[in-house]
Amino acid sequence: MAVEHGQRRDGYAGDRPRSQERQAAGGGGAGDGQGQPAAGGGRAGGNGRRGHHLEGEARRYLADLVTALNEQGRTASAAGVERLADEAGGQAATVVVVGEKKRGKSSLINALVGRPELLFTDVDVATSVHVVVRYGAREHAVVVDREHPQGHEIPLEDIDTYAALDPVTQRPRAGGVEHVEVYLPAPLLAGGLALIDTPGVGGLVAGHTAITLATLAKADALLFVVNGRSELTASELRFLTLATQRVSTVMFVLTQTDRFPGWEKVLDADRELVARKVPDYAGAPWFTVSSRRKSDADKAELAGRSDTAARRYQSSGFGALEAALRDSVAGRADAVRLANTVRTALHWLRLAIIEAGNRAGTLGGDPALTARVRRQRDLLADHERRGEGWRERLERRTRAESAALRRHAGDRLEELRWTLDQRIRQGGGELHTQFPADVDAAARGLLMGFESDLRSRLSAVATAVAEEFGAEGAEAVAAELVVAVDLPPVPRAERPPRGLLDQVDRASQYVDLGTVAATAATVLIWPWLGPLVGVAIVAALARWRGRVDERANREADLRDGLERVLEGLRREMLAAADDAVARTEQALILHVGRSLARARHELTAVLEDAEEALGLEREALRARRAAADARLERLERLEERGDDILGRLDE
Ligand SMILES: Nc1nc2c(ncn2[C@@H]2O[C@H](COP(=O)(O)OP(=O)(O)OP(=O)(O)O)[C@@H](O)[C@H]2O)c(=O)[nH]1
Ligand SMILES: [Mg+2]
Repeated sequence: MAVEHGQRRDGYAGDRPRSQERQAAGGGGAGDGQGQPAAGGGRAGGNGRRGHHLEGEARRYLADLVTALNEQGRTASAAGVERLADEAGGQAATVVVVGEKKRGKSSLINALVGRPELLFTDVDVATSVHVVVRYGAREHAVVVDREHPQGHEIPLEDIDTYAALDPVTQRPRAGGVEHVEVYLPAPLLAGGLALIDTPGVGGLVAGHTAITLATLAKADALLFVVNGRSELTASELRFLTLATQRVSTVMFVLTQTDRFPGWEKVLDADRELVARKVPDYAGAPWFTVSSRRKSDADKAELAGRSDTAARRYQSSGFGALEAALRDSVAGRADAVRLANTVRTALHWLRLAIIEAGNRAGTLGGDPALTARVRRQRDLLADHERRGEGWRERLERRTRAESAALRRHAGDRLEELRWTLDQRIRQGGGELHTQFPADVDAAARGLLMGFESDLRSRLSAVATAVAEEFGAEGAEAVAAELVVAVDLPPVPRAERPPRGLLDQVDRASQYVDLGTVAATAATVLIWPWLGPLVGVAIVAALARWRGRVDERANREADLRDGLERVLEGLRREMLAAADDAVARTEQALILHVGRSLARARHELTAVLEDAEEALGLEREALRARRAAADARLERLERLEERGDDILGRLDE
C-alpha cells in the first residue's frame, strides 16, 4: 500500500464508527487509510483474534475434510489436518519496530495499543532488551532471563525494571534478561498483530542490532521509526541495508510531528536518502504521526469527550498507519497462513482420492487397475533396491549444506568482528562497562540468525528428499514424512527454552519452501534445534562474559577477549550444526524407510481387495461399487471447494 507524499488525509479507523471519519485538518497523517472497519472485538475460540474474512469458511472446509478423511479410514491424515488448522489460528503477524535511540518507538507502540503508560518513555530511560507485545485476554507480562528460561510473570508496572537501561550507569537495570513478553487485550493486537519494541539502533550498537536482524528474518514486517527532528543517520541506513536481505515488507513512520514543526523537510530528505542509499525500500510507504496526539485522543475518549477524541485522533495520523498494519500486514499474513493450511490439507485429500479411485476401480474388476497397482508395487520395490543410492545422494546433499553453513558462520563472525571492532575504536567513557553486554547481545543475535539459516537449509534437504519420491509417483512418501512426526521414534525436546525467535513467526516460511514436505521438515527438525540458542549457549556466554569483564581495562584486553569469544562461538556453532545435520540425516533415512514400508502395505491392501472382488457375486459387487463411487464423488467435490477457497485466498 504505497502512500504518496503530498496526499495528506486521514481516516478515523479506530474503535469508532465510520460516521466520525473526517478529512484531516492538515499536518497530521500522510496516508491513504480511509476508515477501515475497526480491528477490535474478539472471536470465539479464546485467542481473541479476528482473523481473515475467509477464515470461517476455510475452517468449516477443514472440518468437513477431517470428517471425510476419517470416513475414508485415513485417520493419521485427518489428525494432521486438525493439527494444521489449530496451528494456523493462533499465530499473529509480527512487526518489529526499529529506529535510532529516542525516536519514539516505545511511545508509538503505547499509542498503537492505546496504553500511554505501558512501555516507559522517559527522556533519559532507554529500552534495553526486546519487548514483545501481543494479544492476551488477561493483561500480564513475562520476563525470560538466565534464571528463568521458561519465563516468570511480573506486573505490567514492573516492565521498566527488566527492560530499561539505568540512566546513570547506562547498563541494564536487571542482569541476564533475554526478552520480555507483554500480553494485552488491545483491539489492534486482537486483529492478529504482535509488535516487538527494540533497543535503539545506535545504542548498544552491535549487540542488539544483531538480535533485531535475526528477529527480522522471521518477522512479517519492519516498522522503521524516525522523528521530525533530524535526517536518517549513517547507522540507520546501514541497518536498513542489512534489513533488505531479511524482510521485504517495510513501513516508515515519522513520528513526533506535534513537536518538530520542520518535519516535512526532514520527511523529504529521508525519502530521498532511502531512494538513494537503500533502493530496495524506495517504494515503501511513509506515515507521519504524533503518538502524543493519539494518546490525548485516547484520554479524551476515556473521559467521554468523543468529538475531541475524534479530532485528535484524526490529526494524530494513526488512522492510515493502523489501517495499513491491519490490512497489509495482519490481513496478508492471515491469508498466506490459511492458504498454506488449505494447500497442505488438499494434498492429503488428493491422496485419499487416489486411494478411493483405486478401490472403486478394483470393485469394477478392472484388470488394468490390477496391472497398475502391480506396477506401483514394482516401483516401490525398485526404490528399496536403490536404497543405497538415495542414501548416498542424501549424504552428498547434507555435506554440501554443512559446507555452506560453515561458510555462512564464517561470514557472520567476520561481520561481527568488524562491528565490535568499530565499537572498540569509537571508545567513549562507557565502552569498558558496556562492551561485555554488547558482546553478549551480539553473540546471541548471531546464534539466532545462524539457527534460522540452519533450520531453513535442513528443511530444504528434507523437502528435496521427499520430492525425489514424489516425482516418481510415490506421493505417499511425502505425506508419510508429515504423518510420521507423530510417531514415537522422533526425539522431541523436553520443553525448549522460550526464546525470542519462538515469539516470531513468518507466515511465508512454508511458501518459500513450497511443498507439503516442507511443513513436515520444519516440524521434524525442530526438536534438535531448540538447544542451539538454549541452555548451553547461555552458559557459555556467561563464562565468556566473565572473562571479558575480568580484564576489560585496556583496548588490547578488549580485543583479546573478543577474539576468544569469537573462537568459542565458532566452535559452538559448528558443533551444533554438525549435530543437527547428522540427526536430520538419520531421521530422514528412518522416515523414508518407514514411509516406503507403509506405502507398500497400502498397495498390498488394494491388491487384496482386487483379488477378493474377483470372487464376489456380481450383485453385491454393484452395491459396493455404488457406495465407493459416491464416496469418491464427495471427495472430488471437496477438492473443488478447496481449490476455490485457495483461489480466493491467493487473490
Ligand atoms: N511531543 C511528542 N513527544 C514524543 C512523541 N513520541 C515520543 N515522544 C517523546 O520522545 C521521547 C523518546 O520516546 P521513546 O518512545 O522513549 O523513544 P524510543 O525510540 O523508544 O527510545 P529508546 O528506547 O531509548 O531507543 C520521550 O520523551 C517521549 O515522551 C510524540 O509523538 N510527540
Ligand atoms: Mg524505547
